[in-house]
This record gives sequence, C-alpha cells and structure tokens, in this order.
Amino acid sequence: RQDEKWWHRATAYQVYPRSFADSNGDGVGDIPGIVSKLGHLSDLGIGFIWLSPVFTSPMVDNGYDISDYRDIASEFGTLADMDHLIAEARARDIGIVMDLVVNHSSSLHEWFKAARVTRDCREHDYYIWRDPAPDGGPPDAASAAFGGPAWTYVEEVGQYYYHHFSPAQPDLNWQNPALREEIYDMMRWWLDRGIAGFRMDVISLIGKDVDAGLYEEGPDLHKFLQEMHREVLDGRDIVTIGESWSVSPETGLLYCGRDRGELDMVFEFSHIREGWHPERGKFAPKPFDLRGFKRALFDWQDLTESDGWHALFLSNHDLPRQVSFYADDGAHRVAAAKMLATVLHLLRGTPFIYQGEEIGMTNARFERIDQYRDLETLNHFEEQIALGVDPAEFIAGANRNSRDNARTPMQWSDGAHGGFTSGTPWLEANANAPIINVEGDKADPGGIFSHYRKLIALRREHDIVTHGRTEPLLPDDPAIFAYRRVQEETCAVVIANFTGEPCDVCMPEAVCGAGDALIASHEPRAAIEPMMTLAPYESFAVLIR
Ligand code: TEU
Ligand code: CA
Repeated sequence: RQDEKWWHRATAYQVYPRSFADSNGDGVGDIPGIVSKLGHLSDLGIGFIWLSPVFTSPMVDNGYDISDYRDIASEFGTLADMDHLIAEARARDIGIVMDLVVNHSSSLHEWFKAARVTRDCREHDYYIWRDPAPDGGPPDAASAAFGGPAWTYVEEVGQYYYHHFSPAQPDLNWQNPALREEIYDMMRWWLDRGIAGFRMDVISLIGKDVDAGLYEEGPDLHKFLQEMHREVLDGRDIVTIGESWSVSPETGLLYCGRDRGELDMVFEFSHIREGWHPERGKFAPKPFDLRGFKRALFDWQDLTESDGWHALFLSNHDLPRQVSFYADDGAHRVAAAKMLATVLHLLRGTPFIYQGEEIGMTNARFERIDQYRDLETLNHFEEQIALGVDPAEFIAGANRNSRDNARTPMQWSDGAHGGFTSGTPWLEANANAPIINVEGDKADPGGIFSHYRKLIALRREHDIVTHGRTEPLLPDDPAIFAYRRVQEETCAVVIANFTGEPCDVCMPEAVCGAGDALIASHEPRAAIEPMMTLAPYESFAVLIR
C-alpha cells in the first residue's frame, strides 16, 4: 500500500511518567525508570509511546504547566536521560511521541515572568491581557476549567491575563507571530533530537477569540495548524495527534483530512462524554448506555473510512480506569478487561493503551479527600462542598470518574507499592497491587497482557485489521458490541458481551459462517453461528474468507 504510514499499523502506549517507574526511590517516576521498563513495552509489541510531559515544570498540573520547553524536569531526569530514552526506544523500534502543551505555559516560564512585570517587553504580548472592567473586576465572567474565574489580575501591569485552566497556566497568545515562531522553533529542536511526533494538548483552543467568547475551535485554529504543518511537520515521517474536547463528526476532517495539511488524527471525546452526566458533569455518576457509546464510536469509524484516521482510546491520565468505568473490576475483571480491548483494538484506527490497562488495573478507591492529589478534584471538591454537596457523595463520584483514579502508581509486582518505588509514592498505590500486577498477569497465559499482545500482533499482521471497512452489527442491542471489518472477499466479525450476564445473540444470516479464530477471551470460536450464547463479558473475533 502506497499510502500506508507506519503509525497505521502501530499500537500506541501512553506513559504517565510520574506514576510509571521510580528509579531512585524519591517516590516519583522518572525517565531512567521508563528506560528500565522498555523490555515490557517491546514484549507487548507497541509501535510508539505517547509520553505525557517531562519538561521543566512547577508541576501544578503534573507537567501540563511547562516552565522550560527545552529542558527536562529535574525529578524526571536530564536532557541526556531523554536522549538516552529516545535512542533505547528506537533500538526496539519504538518511537517517542512527546506531549506538546502550547495552549498555555506555566506562570513560571521566563516569558510570563517578563510579561507580568511590564507591558513594554516583547513577552508581554505572548500572553492574553485585557484591561479591567469599569468596576475593576475581570473583563468578563468566563470561568476556568479547574474552578474559579478565567482571568487573574496582575498589579504591576494593571491588567488581567486569561487562563483557560488554572491561574498557574496562562494562555499563550497565538495571535502573536513571534510567539508562534518560538513554538515552531522549539518543535523543530525536539524533532531534530529524534522524536517520532507530538500529541498536542488541547490544540483545539489555540485559535480562540476571547473577546468574542469563542474558545474551542476558534476562528484561527485551522490557519495556525496549517502554518505549523508548513513550518515544522511537513516532510517528516512522524505522527501527530491533536486533543480536542469539542471536535465533532462535522469538524473532524478539518483536523485530519488528507489534503488539509494539519494533523494525522485527533483524540475526540464523544464516546467518553456518553458516560458523563449531561448537566451535573463528570463527578455525578450516571448509568452507562451502551447504545450511545457504540453510536459515537461507529460515527467516527464512518467518518474516517476513506479520509482522516481514528485515534482509538477508552482511558488516559484524565479519565477513569476503563475496566472499572465501563465493565467490572470485581469477579469478572479479567474477562471484562479483555472484552474492552477486543472491541477497541479491532476497530479501524490507531489504538492507544494507557499504562496499566494491559494488566487490567482498576480505579483507586479513596475514602478521604486528602488522598487525592489532582487540582481538578481538589478544586471541585471545595466548590461542591460550598454548594452543599455531601462530601461522601462527592468522593463516590470521584472514585468513579476522577483523574487520580488512573494516576496511581503502575503495579509491577506484589512488592511494596506494587514495586513502583522503594520510597513513598507521591500518590498511594492501589490496595489491590499485591493481586493485580505485571509479574502475576504475565505469568498467566490466559492473562490480560497476553490478550493485548495478540491484539497488537493482529493489527501488524492482518491487512483487514488495519485497512478493512467497519460495519456495525446489532447497533441497537443494549448488551452486545458487534461489528465486522470487510476487505474485498474477507471479513472479520467481532462480537462482545458488554454485560456480566450470559447473553443470547442472534446474528444476521449474512455474517454467519465458518472461518479462523482470530482471538477469544474464552474457548476459541471458529465460526459465527445464527444463535450463540456468550458468557459474561465474553469477546472474540472470527476471520471469514
Ligand atoms: O486536558 C484537557 C482538558 O480539557 C481536561 O482538563 C479535561 O477537561 C479534564 O481532564 C476532564 O476531567 C489536557 C490534559 O490532558 C490534562 O491533563 C491537562 O490538565 C489539561 O489539558 C491542561 O493542560
Ligand atoms: Ca524518581
């Protein structure tokens, strides 16, 4: 295939460095720790790592607040450690994709330190400043994503600056061409060090027009992405993944359409939002409806059938552990984790595994707010309690859907703190680490790791998994996730029971037939029959020629 790119056949793996592996016992994961675990990742068969930010940072938002884009946070290591990681990963055919956080910097970045002292410097205009309202208050009523107003006043310059997230994360002013050139130059500098691409944090925000109240997918978004492509990305064999909380099937191909000259794919969240309460947000639990979830994923399969590309994921460092949120992290945990993987990895696109997912790690179950570390959870707790919400109810919601659920240390072994650190971890390890860990799971041929390894190999080995068209099956079924992939005369049928009960499935005649078992969570199945009874969370795929 002429137009095939390496990342079409690759599976990605997200490393959240703080919680992955601690090499020196200070309780914080680090780059030498990642290097020491490359064997695990190469065993799994992944093609590239999305590395959450490792740049110099005061860590108000765990590195999503960068104070020096060209250096490494001292708790994570040095630039030399980073070069070593890039080289060691490359030696195992693994690319390193870095996290580009350029909607905002840290308030401790040199640019902002200069910008906040005087209006008469180049850096002042690198940020978004507005005069106070006539009453001295903020220019408008916009609120920040992590709570409080989106504007903070700075005495020295007599102006407010805009921050979409916390006050420690001032938004960069993309309207300023010199600022854009600084960013492009920094990107080229990293690419020249041999990285394999960028995951672009909240990139859909960079074209904003604050005066018009337009933040997401603002008027200049695609103009800037095209400029970035011309200035930095064009002609390099890399992969780019934008993050967008607002992208819809209507706007998806604007980011990743073949002739757009922008990005390769985009993380979109429509299937994720299906699991959130429409008015009360992520901290208010809501029953999960499989039908809406399937519709969201199938809509994107449809959208990317002949143009663009689908970034496939259920979890990341901002989301709960998938086995806990969508399925069962108790009695059926192993089958449930495999089922979610089967369903996602056999779709068309590039699958992303979040660290620990490959062994079925589960949500943290904290009892007290002081066990949490994430500023989003801590700020919302204060706000909600002030509004009269019962603390126990809030903790229940946070145990279901907070960001710290997926940030607990990676569980490597049954040792103390899951073998993550010899010291005290920055965030408590999950109490189930003695039972759920890499050593234990890998020793079991029927384990979750081995299931993931097979799925990753299927994508590399079978054209149909990489390129086949996706056709939903039984889209209105509230319990079954099924589809087929079709390429010329061949098809692969994927069927999964999304529930903890045995389930009878009635398959359309046209997709039934005998073939080869591709993968199975229970007894291998080599045929699709008109009537089948699936065990709780059973999943499998059959290749029919
Ligand atoms: O996340 C973008 C984002 O919008 C999230 O903050 C999201 O609203 C929240 O997680 C939902 O609970 C990216 C990063 O992935 C996240 O870790 C950062 O905190 C954020 O940007 C700011 O850089
Ligand atoms: Ca460390």
